[in-house]
Amino acid sequence: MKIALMGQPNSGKSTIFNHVAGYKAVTSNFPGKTVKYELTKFNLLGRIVELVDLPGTYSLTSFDLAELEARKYLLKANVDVVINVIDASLLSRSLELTLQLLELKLPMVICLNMIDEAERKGIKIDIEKLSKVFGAPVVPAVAIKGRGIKELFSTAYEVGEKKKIGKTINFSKDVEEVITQLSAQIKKKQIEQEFNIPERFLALKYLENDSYFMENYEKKSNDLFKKIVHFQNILKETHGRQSDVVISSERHHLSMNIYESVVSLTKPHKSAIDYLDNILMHPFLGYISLGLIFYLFFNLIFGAGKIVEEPLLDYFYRLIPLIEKSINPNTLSFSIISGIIQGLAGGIAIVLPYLFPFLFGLAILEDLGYLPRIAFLLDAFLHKIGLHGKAIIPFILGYGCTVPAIMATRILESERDRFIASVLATMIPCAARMTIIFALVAFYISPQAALTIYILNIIVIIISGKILSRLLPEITPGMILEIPAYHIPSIKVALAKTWLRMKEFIFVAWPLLIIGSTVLSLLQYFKVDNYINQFFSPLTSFLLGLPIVVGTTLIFGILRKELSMLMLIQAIGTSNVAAVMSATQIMTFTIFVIFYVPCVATIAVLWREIGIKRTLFTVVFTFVLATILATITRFVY
Ligand SMILES: Nc1nc2c(ncn2[C@@H]2O[C@H](COP(=O)(O)OP(=O)(O)O)[C@@H](O)[C@H]2O)c(=O)[nH]1
Ligand SMILES: [Mg+2]
Repeated sequence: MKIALMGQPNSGKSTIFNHVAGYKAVTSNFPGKTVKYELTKFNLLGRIVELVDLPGTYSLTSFDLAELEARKYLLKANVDVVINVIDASLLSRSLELTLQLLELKLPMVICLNMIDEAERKGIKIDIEKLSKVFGAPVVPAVAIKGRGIKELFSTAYEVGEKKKIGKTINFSKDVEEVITQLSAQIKKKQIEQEFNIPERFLALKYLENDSYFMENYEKKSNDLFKKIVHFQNILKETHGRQSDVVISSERHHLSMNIYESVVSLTKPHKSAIDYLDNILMHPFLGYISLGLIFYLFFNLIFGAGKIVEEPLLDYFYRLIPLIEKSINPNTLSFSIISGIIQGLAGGIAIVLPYLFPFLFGLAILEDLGYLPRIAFLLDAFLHKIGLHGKAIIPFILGYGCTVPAIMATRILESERDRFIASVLATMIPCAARMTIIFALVAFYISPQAALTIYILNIIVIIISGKILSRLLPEITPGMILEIPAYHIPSIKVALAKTWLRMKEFIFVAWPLLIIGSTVLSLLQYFKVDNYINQFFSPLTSFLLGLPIVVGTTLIFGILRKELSMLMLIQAIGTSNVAAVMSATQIMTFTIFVIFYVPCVATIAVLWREIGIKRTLFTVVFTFVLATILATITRFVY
């Protein structure tokens, strides 16, 4: 099915188009012309639909090149449904085009967009009545907020299926008579020659002296041409104006009448929330607010987390010497016990101070209605990397912990989107990786270098997203986001959501963490680290130029990302990393650790969510990526 968006400039066509346009939206020129239009394919109710965003058009009778091309497209391209997008706050002017589109007798839906703007101006429109007048469905919408877009497309689909055609509205009696008589003179041959348009439409174009349709006749002066001139003259005589002016003022008159019959004017109103929302959703200020809100959000969480984390970890690490007193530290049982304690400590030190406030804050933002707005703001951007705007939610969660992030990909409808979002989410630096970035790069090099890593990370994720979506082409589901109204968050609901997400961490990731730490202790106990270092030396020492001892730390990093750092300190035998490693080595090491193979807990969740094959792919993909990036870092930084 092919759907075309038609409407005046700035009525919101492109905004509607962008809601469903995937990363494969293509901009083309009309054949041989400089005028552009956009085309995309998307999945609507299980069927592939083509959507065309035509250039803004005031009229179907025009000398403007863009408008002519838009009209030609409608006539020629086998469009199944036309969506006439109207700016509801400028209704009377817009209806003239609607009347002309109805003359084409194509299945049509009217989208009464910018209802918010109309309300603000105090314009109330009787939608049912308008729909009755035109015999075509009218769907109210606020395109910038996604409101009504879903309904618009499902209605368009239905109209296209049923080939439902609206009413043509008659002009004044005498004009209508002339139109009817001229229509009767038009032969079938003519119509076929002119792309199968209705006789009445063609008759109107003749009366309007439309140069495109008249071109043939002016030269030939044939029979029909004489008749056209004859009828043009009738109108001219009875109305005292050129026939094209007669037709256009008829239309103007009709649309004014319709406008007056469906509109009632009330007091304009504007609320403070609307005002705030306009800033938060503004195409420029919206991103600035987003940045500020998240800057505050992270600072608050990590500021608070730090206060709690240090005494907590302190407490746990004081436990180990206590045990040392009762159990000989060189025994197997001591290794096991200290491994378990480290695992418990790691979990508590991540969960309590960071994950809990992070998830709770996020639940509050979600309940408030801000999270869907972020998805909305970034929707167009995420479409460009082949994902849906909703994918931003797992990505944001990913900055806390990859495990709940991957679980959150369930909100995406298509399996392909879930897969791509999961792979990308594993690359987002979680709280554990953040510790590495801060403790190594920010501490030993500079905070700017740490920031660079974050920016590089985002760029790599974007490029990887693009690559993955090219590898797995699929027509994105026409899933449209709709912005809910703001509402006061409930602490109870937020706590329940937080618990639900934390449960996933506590019962999936944490046990693995404890097992991981224990295995790590055992490896040390049995002194197998040397073999591991030797085994990894081609990668660590030859390719990346790192000290050979980092081999084991990378293995431990798979168990738990921040272990890479803790083990690094242990492996190089000093807590002053800068004494042993150069800035380049620190950077190379960090980049590698950030990107390579996700941690065991993540792998376990991935396995459950996307299956073993795709999990293996993710592991290999991130490993190769990390190797390439770290090698580049070694030589460039
Ligand atoms: N207030 C309001 N603004 C809208 C709405 N839909 C689109 N806009 C804005 O109107 C402007 C024109 O929209 P655009 O989609 O480019 O119109 P086009 O020229 O028809 O493609 C943009 O700034 C949009 O953000 C809406 O429903 N309400
Ligand atoms: Mg546009």
